[in-house]
Parts: sequence; C-alpha cells; structure tokens
Amino acid sequence: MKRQYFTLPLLFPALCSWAGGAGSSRDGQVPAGRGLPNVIVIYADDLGYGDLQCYGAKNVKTPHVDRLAAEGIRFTNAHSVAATSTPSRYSLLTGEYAWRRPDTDIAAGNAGMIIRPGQYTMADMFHHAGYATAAIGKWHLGLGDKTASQDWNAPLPSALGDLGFDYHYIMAATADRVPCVFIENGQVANYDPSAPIEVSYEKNFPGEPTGRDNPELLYNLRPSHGHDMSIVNGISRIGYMKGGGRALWKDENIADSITAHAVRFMQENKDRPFFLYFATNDVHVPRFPHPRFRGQSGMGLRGDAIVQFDWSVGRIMEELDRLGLTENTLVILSSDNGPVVDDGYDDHAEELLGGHRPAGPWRGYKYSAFEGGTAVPVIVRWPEGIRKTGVTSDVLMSQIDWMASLGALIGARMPEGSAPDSWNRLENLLGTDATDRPWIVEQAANHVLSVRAGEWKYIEPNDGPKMITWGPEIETGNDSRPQLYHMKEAYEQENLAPRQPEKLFELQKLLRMIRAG
Ligand code: NG6
Ligand code: CA
Repeated sequence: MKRQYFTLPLLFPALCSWAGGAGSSRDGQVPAGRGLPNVIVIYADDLGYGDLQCYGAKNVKTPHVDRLAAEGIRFTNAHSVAATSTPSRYSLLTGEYAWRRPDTDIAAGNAGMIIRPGQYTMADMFHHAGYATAAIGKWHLGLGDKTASQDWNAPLPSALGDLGFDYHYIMAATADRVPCVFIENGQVANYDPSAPIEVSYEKNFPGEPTGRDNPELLYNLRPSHGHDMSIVNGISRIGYMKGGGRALWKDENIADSITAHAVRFMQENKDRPFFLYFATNDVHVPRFPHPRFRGQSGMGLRGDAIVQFDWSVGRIMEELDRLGLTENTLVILSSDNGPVVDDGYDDHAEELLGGHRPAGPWRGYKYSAFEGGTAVPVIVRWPEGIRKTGVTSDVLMSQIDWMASLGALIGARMPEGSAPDSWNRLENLLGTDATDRPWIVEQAANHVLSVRAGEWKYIEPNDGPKMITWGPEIETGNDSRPQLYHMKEAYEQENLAPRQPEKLFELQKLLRMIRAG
C-alpha cells in the first residue's frame, strides 16, 4: 500500500510550513505567541468503548472526558491495532503493524526494548520537529538492550531516550507485573541503595513470599487467575522481585504520581510545543484506586478506577486551561484495547456491573477477534483547529494512522521507510473528511487477524478455543471456519460466509495483500 504522508492538502498552510516551527491559526495569519499545536495522547489501559458516560456508560460519571467530547469530536467506529497492550502500543508509536514482527506479544516486565533504537518513532517525529517530548505512565514495550538481563540498580543501557523521548517517567510493564518501580530517564526513580532490586520471571528469590505460598499476606484483593507470584504492597503479581525499598510504587498513588509528572512536564514546556504521551495505568488490574475515589462509581474497584482516570484527564485539562494552552493543544484520548471485567484479580467487577456494558454494543472483550477486542473510545479536541465540535463521527479509523496523521499536522519530514503502515488520515481526525479508510486490520490476542472493509468484517479461520482457556469467560472469536459479518449490526452474530462466497473471497484476498505489505 502506498504511503500517503504528503498528499494531504495543507489545511493550515502556515502551520504546516514546518521549518522553524512557527505555526499559525486557520486563516494563515500568525498570531503573536502562537505556534505549532501541542499534542497530548491520553492512552488509557483496558478502558472499554462503553466505559465513558459520553459513550453511554451507566453507573459511572466521567464529566471531564465528557467535556473533552463536548469540545471536540467523539469517534464511534475507531479501533486500536490489537486486542492487547504491547502490540497496540508498538503499532501506535511506530506506525508499523505489530504482527509484522514476531516479538511484540504482551511483554514481561524484564523484556528488552522491543522498539529498536534505529526505528523512527512518533516521539522522534515530534522531537525532530522541535517539540519537547515525554512518555509518562505505562510503557509495556521493554527496556534495556536484552531480555532478563537488566541491572535495575544502575542506568539502563537503552531506554526511551533512544526512541525520541526527551523525558520519561514510566512503569516498565503493567501494574500486575514486576518490577513495581517507576523508571525515570533510564533509571529507577527514587532508587533506594539499601534495597537492591532483583527481578526474575523464572524463579523466586529464596525467602521471598508469594501469593501462592503466603496468601495470608495479601490484602483482600486476591488473584482469581495467575498473579500469584511476588507480593508487593500486599498484592501478588506476575513475576518475582526482591528489594526496591522506598522506590516501590504505592498502587493507590500511581494515578496521582503520573498525573503530577505530566502536569510538571506541561508547565516546564509551556513556552514551546510539546508532545506528551500520557499512558494511564487505569483501568488495568490490579485496580487499586486512591481512597478518595473509592465508592464513587457504584461498580466497585473497576468503576472507581474509571472515575480516577476521569480525574487524571480533568487535571490535565485544568492545567491546559491554567497555562492558557487549551486553544492550541490537540488532545487525543483513547484506549489500548477493549475492556475486560475479570482480568485475574477477585475485585468483584463482574457482579457489580449492574447493567453497565463495558464494551458497549460490541461483541467480545479484550483479547478477542470480535469487535469488542479493539473497538475503543476515541475523542479528539483541538479548539483552534477543529471547527465543528460536540459532534460524533462514525468514520472507520485505526490508531495505526495516528503517526502519519500527526506527522502531517506538524509538517514532519519522515525518513523513507518509517511508519510503513501508517496513512495520513488527518482530515478524519479533524472532522473535515468523513470518508472511511478503505479497510482496517485488527489483531486478536492469538495473532488472528480480521479485516474491516466497508460494511463487512472478515475473521480468518483458526483452530483455537472459542473461549479463553486460562481464566475469565471471554469469547475469543476463534472459529475453524472463515467468518464474515455484516457490520450494520455492531454485534457480530450471523456468519454470512456460506451465503456470500464472493464477498468472503474479496476480503480474504484483501487480507493476503495487506499481509504481503
Ligand atoms: C495477561 C494477564 C492479565 C493482563 C494481561 C496483559 C493473567 C492470568 N492474565 O496474561 O491480567 O496482565 O496479560 O494486559 O496473568 S495488557 O492490557 O497489558 O495487554
Ligand atoms: Ca491493555
């Protein structure tokens, strides 16, 4: 497929005269003090299409996200690239489909850096256009030059500085995976020399308690599936770790901590364009929101984590207002994959739903080849650049295109071969063109690919089980027969493959072509 970076008619001509970075308003005049727009990607974890009030959520209030939607565009047919975190994040930040690479599955906390330092990333793109760049929050794309051999007691040989981020304050993987410490600019933040850190995904360290052997040491948030290895803060995790001392995060403070670092980054860079990749831990397991959010949703810990997420969004928006940056900041809010209710801790999420539908109208959840795996909320707000606000768009969209689209926005010059799968769909993002992308690809947890084109969806056949085998009751979308659905109904129900062989053949051919690159 042809790259489309430079084909977009320049919507904001002076803004797109990238050299020098001095931008302009819509009409081409350069108002004093105005420059290229700041860009903030707010990337939630496992937040479902139906989890926000503006997407019809019940039992939880999300006023800040709703304000963002009221002042921007809310997309109703937008997709993450994959149904799990690591491949979605890889694709978002590199513009390359994760399934083109063999090593992009859910990463352990001691995975080596998956994006290679030589790859051109979204952060490189902003950095080279003169932006200050930061990654704050969940990373989950590996650190260090090799898997399992990181020395967490010293600066890591490779980290996000090599990927175009001027600043980072991140969790190596997820809150349910060790090491449970923040990494700031390539080394453990708040490092405690009296408690050296050791990490293994193979065996425990002698004498260290685990959830499996010492359940009496756990808070009442117990594992329901897996998650029975090292205990940190009374919660057992995936993987083993020792040490950490005062560097260990407190689960109830993660949202406060990353939000405070994001706010500080904005303050420090208020006078120059910045790119902030703000990847929240909410609403991934273990859900352990701060006490001030407890009981706020009526849905227990999962709902309260949504309230906490909304608070973080509100805090970022409040700071933009305070700094006078709201008008010229483009905020994109989304999630890395579809929702999951029970994801391995017994937090009563299932029984407390009370009619709430985390995936909205879609079938399936996180991990699934059905739409619920990758159908995610997407909200874009940019007061200075978006004319029609408070509207919805049902344009078919994939996060794979954000790199080239944002590149077009800032007039980036990208090296040949970078972001190979990303197309410039900026006009979709800004609401000036509602033409669907001709097709998008979705990746399920087991690498099964689906393609959406026009009104149709094809899921390739595979012999995997119909339900996830290792835990929660989630439909995988697997079938040994090819599946073809008409997407007029959101919920994939009737497999039309036997009745529509020509359409099936057309989509199979399309997927073969996409795979071949
Ligand atoms: C699974 C974990 C799940 C979650 C997921 C990654 C178990 C039983 N399940 O293996 O809890 O951590 O990996 O989620 O261990 S993701 O959103 O980061 O992809
Ligand atoms: Ca996720």
